[in-house]
Amino acid sequence: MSRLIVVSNRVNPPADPGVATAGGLAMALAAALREDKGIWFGWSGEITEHFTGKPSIQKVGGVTVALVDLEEQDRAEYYDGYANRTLWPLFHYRTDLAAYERSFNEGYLRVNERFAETLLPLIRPDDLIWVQDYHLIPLASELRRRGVKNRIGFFLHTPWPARNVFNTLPRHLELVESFFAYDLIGFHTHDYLDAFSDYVFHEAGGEFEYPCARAFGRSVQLGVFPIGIDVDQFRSSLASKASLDYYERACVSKLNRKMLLGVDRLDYSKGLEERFLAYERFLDDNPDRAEQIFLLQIATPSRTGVDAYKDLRSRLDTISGRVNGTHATVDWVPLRYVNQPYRRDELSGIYRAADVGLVTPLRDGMNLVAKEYVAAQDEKDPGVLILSRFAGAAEQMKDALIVNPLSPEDVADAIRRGLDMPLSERRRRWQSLMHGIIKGDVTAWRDAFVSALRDGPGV
Ligand code: ADQ
Repeated sequence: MSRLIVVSNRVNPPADPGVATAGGLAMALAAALREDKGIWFGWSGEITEHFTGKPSIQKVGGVTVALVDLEEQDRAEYYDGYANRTLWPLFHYRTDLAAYERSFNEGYLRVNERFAETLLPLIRPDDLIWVQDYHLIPLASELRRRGVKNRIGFFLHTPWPARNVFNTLPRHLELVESFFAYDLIGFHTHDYLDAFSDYVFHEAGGEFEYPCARAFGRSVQLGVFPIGIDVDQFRSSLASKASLDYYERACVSKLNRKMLLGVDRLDYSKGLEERFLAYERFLDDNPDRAEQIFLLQIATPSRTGVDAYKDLRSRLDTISGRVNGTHATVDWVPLRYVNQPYRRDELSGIYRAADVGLVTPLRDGMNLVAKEYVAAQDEKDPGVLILSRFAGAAEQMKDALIVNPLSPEDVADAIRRGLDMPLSERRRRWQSLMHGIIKGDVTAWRDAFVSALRDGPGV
C-alpha cells in the first residue's frame, strides 16, 4: 500500500491525538499519516546558521515528522517576504499591500529547492505526495527536476484570484507553469477553479477540458475539494470541562443581552475593520437596541512582524475605542474586543453562547470559523450565522444570512434580521447548514483528495 507524504510550510500534528486542542486540519492529516505510516515534512520554524539539507526525523503523537531548519535569509525572503507579503495579499485581492521584490521571489524559489533536496531521499517509488498551500507551489517542479515520478498533488487553502488581479504579479506565468508539474490541483470552490482555468486559457494559451487543464505541453487535473471541520471531535469537545466552563462564563456575562460573536486571526483579509464599522452603524441607527446586545470580537494577533498587521491592529484599537466611547454606559460595553488567544475547546463553549455568529471576511479561502460556529449550536435554540459572500464557505452554506461585508448597511440589516429571527426559522436554517457540515467534514475532504490523487482523472 502506498504511503502518504504531506508537505506543508509548518508541521503541527497534535502531540496527543485524544485532546481536542489542535485544528481539524492537523487532526485529519495526522490520522491519515498514522494509518498509512506516512511522513509529514516541513520547516521546523527554527533558524540555522548554514542550511544542512538533513531533516531531523521524530515521532509526534504517533506521526513521523521530518523537519528542516532554514537560514535567516530564507525566513526573511521566503516566509515573511514572498509568502506573507506577496502571495497572501495578492490571493486576497490586496494588491495595494502586495510587495513585489525580486529578492522575495529568489528566496521563495531557493527554499522550494531546499525542501525538494531534503525531501528527496525520504521518497519511496509508490508514495503519494500531497503539498499544502501557496508557500510551496514550485515544489513539484523541483522534485520532477530531481527525477521524482510519483503522483504529486497540491491543495490551495486560500482563494485563487481573478485573472486581472493575479497577473499583477511579476513572473506570474512562471508561477503558473510550475503548477503543471503536479498531477492534481485542489481548490475550495468552483469559483477559484474557474479563475485558474480562465488564466490558463487567456494568459497561458492553454485549455480546460473537465477535469484537466492543458498548457506548457503538459496536463494537470483540477478539482474542487471544500475543506470541512472534524465534526465529531468538535461536538464532543462541547462536553469537555473547558468548553462547559467557557459556555457558562459567557452566558453569565451576557446579563440577558444578546451576544454577537466574531472569532478571527487578526488579519486584514478577515474584514474586522469593516465589521466594526457595520456594528457602529447598527448602533447609530438602532438606539432602541442599546444595552440589549453586545459584540464579542476575539482577534488573536498573527504575523506581528509585518507592517500591514501592525497598522491594522492600531486602526482596530481606534475604532473599538470610538464605538465604546460613544455608546457605552456605566454598566454596558457594546464592543468587547479581545486579543488574547483561546484554545479550541474553550472557543467551542463561547461559540455556543453566541446568538449571532458574524463571519464577514473580505476574502477567505473557506473559513472554518463559520462551520465551527454552526457545529457548536444547541439544536433546540440555535444561533444565526451571518456570512460574507466572499468567504469560500458561502458557496456551500447557503442557509446562512449572506452579506456583502463591504456594505455597512447590508451587514447592519443582517444583524437586525438575525437578532429578530423566529425560532422556527433559526432551526430550519441550522438543520440544513448542519447537514452540509456533517456530509462535508474534514475526513471527507481528505479522503476525496487522496483518492483523486491516487486514481487520476480516468481519461
Ligand atoms: P485561516 O486564515 O487561519 O486558515 P480559518 O479557516 O477561519 O482561517 O481558521 C482556521 C482555524 O483557526 C479555525 O479552526 C479556528 O477555530 C482557528 N481560529 C481562528 N481564529 C482564532 C482565534 N482568534 N483564536 C483561536 N483560534 C482561532 C486558512 C485559510 C482559510 C481556510 C483554512 C483551511 O485562510 O480560508 O478555511 O486555511 O483551509
